[in-house]
Amino acid sequence: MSIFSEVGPIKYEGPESTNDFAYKVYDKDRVVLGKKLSEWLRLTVCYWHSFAAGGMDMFGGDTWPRPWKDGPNTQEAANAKTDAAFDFFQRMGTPYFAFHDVDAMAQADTLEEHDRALKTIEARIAKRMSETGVKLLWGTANLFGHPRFMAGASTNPNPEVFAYAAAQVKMIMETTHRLGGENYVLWGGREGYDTLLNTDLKAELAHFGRFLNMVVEHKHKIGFKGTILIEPKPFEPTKHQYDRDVSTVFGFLQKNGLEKEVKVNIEVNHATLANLDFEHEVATAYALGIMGSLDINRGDPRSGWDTDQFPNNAQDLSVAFLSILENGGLGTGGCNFDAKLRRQSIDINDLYIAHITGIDTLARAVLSAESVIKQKKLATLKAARYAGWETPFGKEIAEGKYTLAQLADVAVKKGLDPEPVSGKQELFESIVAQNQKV
Ligand code: XLS
Ligand code: NI
Ligand code: NI
Repeated sequence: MSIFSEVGPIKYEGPESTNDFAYKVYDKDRVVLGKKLSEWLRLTVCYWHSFAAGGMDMFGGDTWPRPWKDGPNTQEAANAKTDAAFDFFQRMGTPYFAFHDVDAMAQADTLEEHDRALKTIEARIAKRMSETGVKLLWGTANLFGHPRFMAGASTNPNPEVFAYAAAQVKMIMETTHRLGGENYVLWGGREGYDTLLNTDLKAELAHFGRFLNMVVEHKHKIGFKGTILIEPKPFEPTKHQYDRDVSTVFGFLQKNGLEKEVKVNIEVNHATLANLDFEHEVATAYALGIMGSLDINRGDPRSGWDTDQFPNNAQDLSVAFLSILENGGLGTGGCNFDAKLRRQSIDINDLYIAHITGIDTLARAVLSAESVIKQKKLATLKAARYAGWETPFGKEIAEGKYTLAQLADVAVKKGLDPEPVSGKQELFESIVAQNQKV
């Protein structure tokens, strides 16, 4: 019996329900623009915040009841954690999970032990997956927690750390492959610097590029069909992280010839830390052809770090979901709750409430995006704004028919004097606001 066993399975009860342990909006089979809600969202619960962490912060220790953390991280403790995690997934009805190697496995002190411990827990995870039908959205390596990685993994000044990281990634990528994972994620937690004074930025970027190429080569060698994803973040724990945002990652991929091989895992709170809107990151990824997956959470508007809170305001997410629906969805990606309880949330049921509310919030965002799309008003207004580019003159310019000098000639000859037109921002905003689903 796991500690999560008292509640659930969580069912859809509709907007009138007052049951804290029921979905009010997330009706998984509801069809939205030809696809089920569950297929748009591909909901994922993460191991690290929900089962591996214990609520500690910079000022104090663990507070959450997680019995497998009461003693050393033995194989028995790791087994109990995995059993509890799958019990929770099943009761939530969420179809996917995600994990770092060290989130799930027992303590290992050498790379050989690491390999053994990872394979041992892999076997148990595989068994639980086949019993429950829960699938793996992505696996990843923790290349930031251990002190050996304090100056980075692939960007470490010491090539032995680079090699250690390579071993860890090889092992967990193969585990991810064997477990049928649909993606593999690299979050460069410490791939950055704390001061430029001690940092050879050019060398570090080159090593990072080499590392990523090795990862992609290995993916093809083992026949892993999932998508390799980079998760952008501007800083924290480092002062500067090389993968600061989607555009920066795209430039890095292009420089290393990997823009067709690697996509992005966009996290809400990382976008806002970079002083960008989440919808900006999503729209940019689609525009550049590198949309991969989403880490769902939110920051605190008044604190400057990655607070990873569960989302509860659908309007914050609905513009991003407008892009997602317009672009046909997330492909191999999904919505991973990279979100954690607050430190005082020590009731076991708090984890249910947090996920249920987060899931209903995502469902609301999808339904309001659907309503905006069905109404067609926003798309019509937007198309009208760009209508000039559909005229023969607009098309000729876009297709490269004119040089700068030729176009200058035409502009002068025609006596062009274009009239300013309203951008109608308030009207566009009102369309989104009026289509919110409560
Ligand atoms: C931390 C990151 C991390 C990644 C996985 O800020 O969001 O949780 O998602 O390594
Ligand atoms: Ni994340
Ligand atoms: Ni994060």
